[in-house]
Amino acid sequence: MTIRIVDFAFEPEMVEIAVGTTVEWVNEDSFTHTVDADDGSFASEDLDTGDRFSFQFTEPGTYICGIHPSMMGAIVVTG
Ligand SMILES: [Cu+2]
Repeated sequence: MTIRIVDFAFEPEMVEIAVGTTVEWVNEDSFTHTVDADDGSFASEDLDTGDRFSFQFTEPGTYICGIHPSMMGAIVVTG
């Protein structure tokens, strides 16, 4: 499962995955972003254009970009 970071948004903003799925974010924007869990369970380094970050989910979670907190995303875990 890949989530693109484009135009100051996570695309798609919400994804539904099976438990144990690894999600990868790739920054396709021209600006630096991060992927930071609201509950602190994961946090990326600064992601420049082309950089990637991945995390394996066993629990659902919501996250933001730590640089632009209006950027929000959600992971729904099923199974
Ligand atoms: Cu950002």
